[in-house]
Order: sequence, then structure tokens, then C-alpha cells
Amino acid sequence: MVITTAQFIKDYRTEALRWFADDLENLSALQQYQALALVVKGYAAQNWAKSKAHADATQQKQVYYFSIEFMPGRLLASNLLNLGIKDVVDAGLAKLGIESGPVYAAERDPGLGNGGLGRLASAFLDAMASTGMAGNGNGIRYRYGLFEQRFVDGYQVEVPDDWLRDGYPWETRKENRAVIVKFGGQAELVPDQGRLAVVYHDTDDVLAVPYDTAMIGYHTGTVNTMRLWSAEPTPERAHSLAETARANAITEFLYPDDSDTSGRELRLRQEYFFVSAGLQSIITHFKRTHGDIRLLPDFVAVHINDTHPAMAVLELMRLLLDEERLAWEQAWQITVATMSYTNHTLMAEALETWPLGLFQDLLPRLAQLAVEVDRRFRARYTARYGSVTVDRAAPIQNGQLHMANLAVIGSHAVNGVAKIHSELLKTSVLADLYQIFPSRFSNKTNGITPRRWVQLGDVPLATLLDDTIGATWRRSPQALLALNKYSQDPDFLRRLTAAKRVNKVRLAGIIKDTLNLTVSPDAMFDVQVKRLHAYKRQLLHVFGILEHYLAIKNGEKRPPRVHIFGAKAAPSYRYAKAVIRLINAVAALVNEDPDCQDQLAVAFLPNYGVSLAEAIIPAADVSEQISLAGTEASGTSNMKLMATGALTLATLDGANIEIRDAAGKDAMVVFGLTEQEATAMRPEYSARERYEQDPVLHRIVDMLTDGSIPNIESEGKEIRAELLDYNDTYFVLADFADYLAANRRLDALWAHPEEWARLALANIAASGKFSADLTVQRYGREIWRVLPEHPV
Ligand code: 26Q
Repeated sequence: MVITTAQFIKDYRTEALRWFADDLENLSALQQYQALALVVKGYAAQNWAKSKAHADATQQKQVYYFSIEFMPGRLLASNLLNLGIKDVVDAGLAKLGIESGPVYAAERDPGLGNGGLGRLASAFLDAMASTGMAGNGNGIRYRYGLFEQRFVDGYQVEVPDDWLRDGYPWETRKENRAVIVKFGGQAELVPDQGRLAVVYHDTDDVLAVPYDTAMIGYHTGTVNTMRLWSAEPTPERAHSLAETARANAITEFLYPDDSDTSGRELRLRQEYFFVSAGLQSIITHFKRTHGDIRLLPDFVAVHINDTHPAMAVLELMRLLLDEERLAWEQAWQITVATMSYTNHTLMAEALETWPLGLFQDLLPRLAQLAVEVDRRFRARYTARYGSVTVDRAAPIQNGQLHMANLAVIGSHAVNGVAKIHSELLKTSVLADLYQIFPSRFSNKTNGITPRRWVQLGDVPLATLLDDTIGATWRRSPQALLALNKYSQDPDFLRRLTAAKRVNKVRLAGIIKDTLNLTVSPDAMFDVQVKRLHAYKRQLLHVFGILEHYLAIKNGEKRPPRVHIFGAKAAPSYRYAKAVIRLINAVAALVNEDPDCQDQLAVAFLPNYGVSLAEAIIPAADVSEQISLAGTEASGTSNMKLMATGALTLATLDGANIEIRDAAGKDAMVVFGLTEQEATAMRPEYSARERYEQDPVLHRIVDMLTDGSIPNIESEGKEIRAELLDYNDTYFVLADFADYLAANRRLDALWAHPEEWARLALANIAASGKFSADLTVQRYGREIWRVLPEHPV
């Protein structure tokens, strides 16, 4: 959009006066932010309305991305960037004498997700708007997001995330679009004109109120919608306090990622709540614009992000059968043609199941439909595939509803999130369904939005890129390949190193402010940022640090390193919390040891999330992607870190493999067992043998319990037991020696800054491939059957 600085200043003053009855200069940074957000929202409003009208008028096919998690990050800077007015606004703020930093920082980052899956959902919304696809988010407006993490004596302490305390200026409450969602009661089938109709008795009704937030495309004019639903008591009568509390409870908080929730009724309520509300509103809108419900798959695609919304299959069937009065066969064909599903995990124990009994109590009509889907599935495929395969692929087994099976059966497409993951799905957790529906399966490797991570997060690099190859990459990240021409240009390589250093100085400031730890920006910044999980092997990283520590104590000198961690653990995940305590204890040990001064430091920054990632990622020299091969579905921090020029220290897992293929073998430091090797080794593996045979490893494992690391008595024991008594589920000891060797290769490279910069360049140049813009276009072409109006 086009706007002058003068016009912006006028608009901003007006808004400030309107909301706070005061001059801008007298407002707090928070109020200045709030007024500014409203100005920006106003600027986008016309295009938002226009986009909706345009999609309806041209009968554009709409994609609805159903996800129980979204992590959009702060929106002010990204909205300004995408509207093309960031420079104008920054200039306006400067003219007004307002420091922009505190204004941007006053925005709260909505943590309505756990990690990769939630962030991916938001990256896709941004990418769909930025490629001109009509793609909308459908999710839950949690009153409290994922807990805020603090450290007390090295322990993780969880504090409620009251993110709505000051209001959220980007959202719009659409009270006129509210719908009713019914829980419990009985679903009675009664004869009605020669067929059965459903009559509900004694249901518990809840009002679902949508809050819409504009998803503004990058220089496209397309503005899509993220619709988050909030639960309220129904308005038609007075409710007791208890009833009101029960209704509100549905959208009160986000469940942390622990696979332990099966049987938790509230989680099931959450899932049905946003699925039912979303589908009802889609169908209402569809009928207004298209009329004939049988055309639904021509104009609507519903995507299921992991199994959390998989009951959409049953709910759409319910709406088509009971409300639209279609016959089963036709309703089923429409449902399958409309739905598609992404799987995000290979771990069998993480696959979602619900006791059918709970389903019957809470969603009696959906339970009936699940039983019928199961019956028809078995009847149709048993003769051809045999009862063993069909039993394992069926939606209902031993009184449990298997949501992944339901999702595959009720969708026309299912995909994994990296090549290796999509391949392994076919041979492991979804093998039986793959036999029956091979053509439904495909791979769609994840992506990230370079706008947030490079354009906004890494201004020094972005500026250097503009100066070197022009600004085309900002619209078409594949243009970054042109950078390869500069790999022998010493001046460019020096400038690349200098740009990285600016980010490192900034992060060193944040480390000083939060941890009171002084680190040198000239040390190697070695970063691991992701949820804390045993399979991600933060423990292996810690063992590498301890080995360096012992080497220093032995008088050995290596390139100085600062290890930077960010990781939340699910509150009930004991082992993960023990590792957090360990990292903090090792940090205390190392950071306070004078021998380690300027050699080795550990900074565990609390409360990792989108905003902290924006500060850490551009400052990384090394990206630790060290999951046991075959366990990490894709990973996305690996992509963000490569895009800002970190070298990846990696196992051949998830998208690491594709990153190596794109950047070149030499541009990544690979170590460890392959998935095949790990699988082959498992039957004969003895962790204790490794421990007995490797003196360094022996020493480090002993450090967990011999008092060398102060204050980790019980945590040290627990971790040692996992390694030696439970035989090291994720092969930390098996990969240890090779991990050290890989680290020595990194040390050797660090001694040659120009060579290091050349490898950083290779990563940046190849990173365009992982733009989410390209990913959603592949989904559009191959799954949703929608075309982008602004392809990249
Ligand atoms: C399950 C049950 C009860 C409550 C919560 C959950 C739950 C919540 C979130 C289970 C899983 C999640 C999130 C999973 C996730 O983020 N997976 C990651 O998805 C990324 C995007 O595809 C991948 O890059 C990562 O490899 C994958 O781990």
C-alpha cells in the first residue's frame, strides 16, 4: 500500500487520541504499540474485506487449515513488512521522537502452540496469503497459552501465560458469526419420511464465538483470516456459575505436548469444539456463495494438521447426513474429497487414540458414525487385504478410536513432513493403510517463512544480500542461489562474517541481561533450540560440553565456544525436566570455573518461543540437529538456522537430509548412525558395554552421580538410569564418539574463517528451497487443488 510519513503520523495521532484521549508522547510504550497496531489494522482492513469479496465473487476455492495450535509470533513488524510500509512507519516514529524498539517489544507473542507443529501452521497461513491463495486458519483462542518458563535454582517453573491481559489488538470478535456446539446427551434416531433423522436430547450446548485475525500477504494485497474460537455459555437463558465455568473451561488453556492425555475429557471437548464450529461456519458460508452442497470439494479443502482435528471426518459426515440429508455414500465421497491430513510423528506411542466409551458419552452421534465408518471399512476391505491388515488399519480397535487411521480413511491425501519421514510412514506406523490406499500417500517437506527469519530477524544479512544480489530474493527466495557466485569473493565473505557478528553482539547483550553472563561474540555460538525431548538428544549436546570441559581441565586448548540452549519441557515430563536441571547445573559449573573463562560458556535462555527465536537464530554459527536418525519427523529450526548462515551439525534425520542435499555435502557436518543402522543395531545394543569400553564416556556418565556437577543428585541418577538400566533408548552413548569427532571437524573449520564463511554462504544460498511459500504451493497443486494468484 502507499502511504506517506506525514499521513501516517496524522493517522497515528488520531488513533492515539481516540483510544487514550491523550497525546502520543504521553503514552506508555504498550499504549503506543496498541494505538499503532490499530492504525495498521485499519490500513489492512480494506484489503481484508476486498480479499473476502474477491474470493466469493470469483468462486475461488478456499483452503481451511484446521490446527489445534497456532504460533503467529508478534505481528506488528511482520504486518508492516508485508504491507510494504515498515520504512515509512519507522521513519514516522523517528520523526515523532518515539524509540521504535520498546514499541515493537511491547507486543505479546501469542504462544498458542507447543512447537514445530504450531509454528508450521502459522508459517503456512503467512505463506498462503503471500502467494495469493485463499487459505484460512481454524483453531482455538486459548485464554492461556503455553506456560511461561522460568528457572528457579535451575529447575523449570511454569507460570501461566496471561497473554490477553492487555487485550489483543489484531483480533476482531465476530459475535454475528457465533455458532452452537453440542456436547453429551443422547442422539436418538427417529423415522422421518422414509429414513432416519436425528433428535438430540439433554445436550450441553456451548456458544462458539470466532475471533478473526488478518493474515496479511507479502506485497500481494491478499489478506486471509485466522479464525480462533472462544467458548462461552449460550445466551438464551441464565446459567449457573458452574455452567458458565464449564463452558469457559473448554478454551481456557492449551495442553502441553505430553502423549499422556488419552482419556482427558477436556482435550476431547477442545478438539470437537473447534472442529464443529469451524465446519459449521464453513458450510454456512459455502451455501451462501455456492448453494449446492454436493459441490463442496470443488470449492472447499479442509486440512487436518496432525490428528487433533481428525474428528472433522466424522463431524462433516454428521453435517452432510443429518443437516443436509444426503445419503451415506454421497456424504462419504464428499468428505473424502474434501479432507486431507498431515502426520507429524513416527512414534507409535504418540499416535492419538480415544476410548470409544468416552466418545459415546461426550459425542454420541459421532460415536455412532465412527462405528459405522469402521463397519463399512472392514466390510469393504477384509476380503481383499485379509483380516490381519484390516484389523490393524481399522478406526476402532479394542474399544479405542485410532485417530490417525480415521484420518487416513476419511481423507483423499495423507503426507509426512520430510522425505525420510514420509517413507518411514509407509513402512511403520501407517504401513497397513499404505497397503490399502497407496496413492493417497505423498511427501510435503516442511518450510519456514524467510520473511520473519531473515528479512525481519536478520537485518544485517538482509541488507548485505540486497547490496550483493539485489532484492529479488525477498519475493523469490530461490533467487538466493545467485549468492553462490560470491563464494570466492573475500570481500563478500568478510562482510558476511561481520553481519553475523552484529547479531552475536546483540544476543550477547540479551544473555548478559537475562543470565548476567558475559560471553564473547568472537566465540563460536553453538545453538540448540527446540522442545526438550529425549529423542532430540539435548543430552548428547551436554555430553559434548562436558568432554570439552574435561579437555580444558587437562590443559587442552580449543576454539572458544558458547553453547546456547532454548527448550521448554512438558510439565509432566520428568526426564526432560531432569535434563533441564542438568543443563543449568553444567552451565553453573562451567561459567563459574576460571579455567573456562573465554573458552567455554553455557547459556540456557528461559522461555524459548517465536520471539526469543528471532534473537537467537540469526546469531548462531552452529545449528545442532542431533536427533537419533528416524525419530525427528522433519524439524524446522534446522531450516531457520541454515537460512541465517549457521553450519548444521547433524544426524541424517528429518529434513537434515534434504538440507544437506541442497547445500552440498561439505556444507554440513554429519555424524552418527543412520536410521537403518540404528534399527539394525537395536536388538544387540548394550549401552553398558559402550560405557565400560570408552573411558571418556565412562568418566562423563559418572559425573552425573559422583558430585562433580553440584546439585543434580536425583536428576543425575535418573538420567544415568535411563542410559544404563533402560539401555539408552535414543542411542546417546552409541553416537557419542562420532559426535565428538564431528565437533573436532567444526573446530578445525573455525580456524579458517574464510572457509567457514564460504560454507555459511552455501547454506544461505540453498535455503530458498525451504521457503513455506513453495511448500504451500506444492500442497495447493497436489493436495488442495488450488492455484496461487501470486506464485513464487
Ligand atoms: C498430544 C496429546 C495431548 C496434548 C498435546 C499433544 C500434542 C501437542 C503438540 C502432541 C504433539 C504436538 C506437537 C508436535 C510437533 O510439534 N511435532 C513436530 O512437528 C514439526 C512440524 O511438522 C516437525 O518439524 C517436528 O519434527 C515434529 O516433532
